[in-house]
Amino acid sequence: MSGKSVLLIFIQADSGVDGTASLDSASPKHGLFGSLKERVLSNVIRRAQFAIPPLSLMILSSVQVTGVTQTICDLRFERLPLDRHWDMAGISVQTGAVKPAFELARSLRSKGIKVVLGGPYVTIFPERCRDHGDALVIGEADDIWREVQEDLLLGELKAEYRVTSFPDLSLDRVVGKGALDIGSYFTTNVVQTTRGCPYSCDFCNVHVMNGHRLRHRTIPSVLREVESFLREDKRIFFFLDDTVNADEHYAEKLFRELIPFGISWVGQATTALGEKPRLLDAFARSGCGALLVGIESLADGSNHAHQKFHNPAVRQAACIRNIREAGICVYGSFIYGLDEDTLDMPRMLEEFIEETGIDVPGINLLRPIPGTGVFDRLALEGRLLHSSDDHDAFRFSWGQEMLYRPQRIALEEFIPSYTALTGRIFTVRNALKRAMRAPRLRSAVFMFNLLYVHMYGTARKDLLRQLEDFA
Ligand code: B12
Ligand code: SF4
Repeated sequence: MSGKSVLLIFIQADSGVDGTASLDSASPKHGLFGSLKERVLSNVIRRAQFAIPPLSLMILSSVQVTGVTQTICDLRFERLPLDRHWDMAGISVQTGAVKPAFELARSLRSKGIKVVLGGPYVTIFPERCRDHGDALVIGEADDIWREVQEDLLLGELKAEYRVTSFPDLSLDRVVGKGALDIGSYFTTNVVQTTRGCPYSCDFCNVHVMNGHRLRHRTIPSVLREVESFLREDKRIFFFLDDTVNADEHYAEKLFRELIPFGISWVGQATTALGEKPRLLDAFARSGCGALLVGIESLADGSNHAHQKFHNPAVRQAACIRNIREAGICVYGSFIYGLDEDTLDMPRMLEEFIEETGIDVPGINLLRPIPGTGVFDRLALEGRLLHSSDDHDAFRFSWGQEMLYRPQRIALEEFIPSYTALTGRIFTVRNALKRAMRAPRLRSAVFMFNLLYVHMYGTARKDLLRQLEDFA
């Protein structure tokens, strides 16, 4: 058996956090200077804010089979290394970037390279992927990836590898960075301690892909990983768990044990943390600098309409204040346009952001992602603006286009109301104000807010163009 080389590829999406480019950037009226400026800014945004490696591909490349070498190519930051020979390419397919993934698969296959497709889209829509790869991996590939590599060595790749039960995270699996270009990133310290989500928000598909039961890694295994990651990269850690405080007992124990490591870290949590002083203390003392919290709507009725029942609105403000008082910055993620939202929501949002001192607000539009509950419901209700069969139309973007009709606000009123809101929230003056009052990481808070001035500005232009099209 001769050795095989495998290239693991992460795709760059056209927009979203991969660099907000105008959805209209192909248009000639954009001009050469405009396009150049956009490209430069897009690059800055990608590198400054979201330059972390794909953990999925780090995990796969750490499953080592004798005779197979694996390399990661992250197309957000690197070019495809086609000057080398590859026996097989594994592409991670995300729902909003299916088109570039399939185009790449076609091109690689035409060069004689076997293509394996995996990732969220393949797991949820395997039938739509079947013709685009030599093999599909359906589900979390932590364990089955060994079998795929062994079959490659034998020249017996199967058309489908289906994971029938979720991998047991309590088994020790070492994640290494050997297949990564460490210098491409803002940090490479990405760690996941749990998988799965007990909640069922209908705009999300984490619970569809990873199940409702929270699966934990063991604390010693996480500590060993942090220790080994620190040897290669001393920079900040990202805990990628969707809710890093989902199991409060586990989280408190883990982060207390992390205190002696002296790291700084960021993650995603629910605001319920603000009501748990001991847990908050463990977070702050273990080096937590900032948390992203999903607030969505300030109207409970809206959150309930989207199956989000945790975090009642009335407790949010006090929780956020407590988190910030513990010295942790808060990125508050909102969605304007949920089912019970009215035109009063912008005023409520602005007051809330002021009252709580949220350091970085994210004012999102609801993006119905194929494979989520809300997508199916809006399709049934006839509220999607594109055919539900056309998944490419539901691409990733950054508040740049409406993909559905809000329930209680006409589109013609909603778009001006949203653009006026982001125009007021994201100004250079507000960026400075938020940086000055941030409990820590002031320059990062300033930079985030400043880049948002640009990103939401681009988004407003796209949205207003869409509004003209409706008219
Ligand atoms: C960290 C993160 C990011 C980071 C890093 C990107 C990344 N995907 O690694 C950043 C900030 C850049 C980011 C960006 C975006 N993200 Co994001 N992100 C996450 C988050 C929180 C963790 C991802 C992760 O590392 N998971 C852990 C790994 C182990 O799981 P995994 O990626 O699913 O991989 C497993 C399997 O899918 C499979 N697999 C994956 N790839 C491959 C490839 C092959 C060949 C094989 C065989 C198997 C395989 O095996 C892996 C191991 O079990 C997830 C939520 C989540 N829980 O996954 C959202 C999530 C992936 N993001 C999401 C979204 C919407 C976005 C953005 C569009 C946001 C925006 N508006 O711009 C962009 C898209 C960027 C892009 N190019 O795809 C959605 C995707 C929905 C979907 N169905 O595709 C998710 C699921 C969040 C959600 N609530 O819905 N994100
Ligand atoms: S949005 Fe967060 S809390 Fe809601 S289902 Fe998704 S991962 Fe769970």
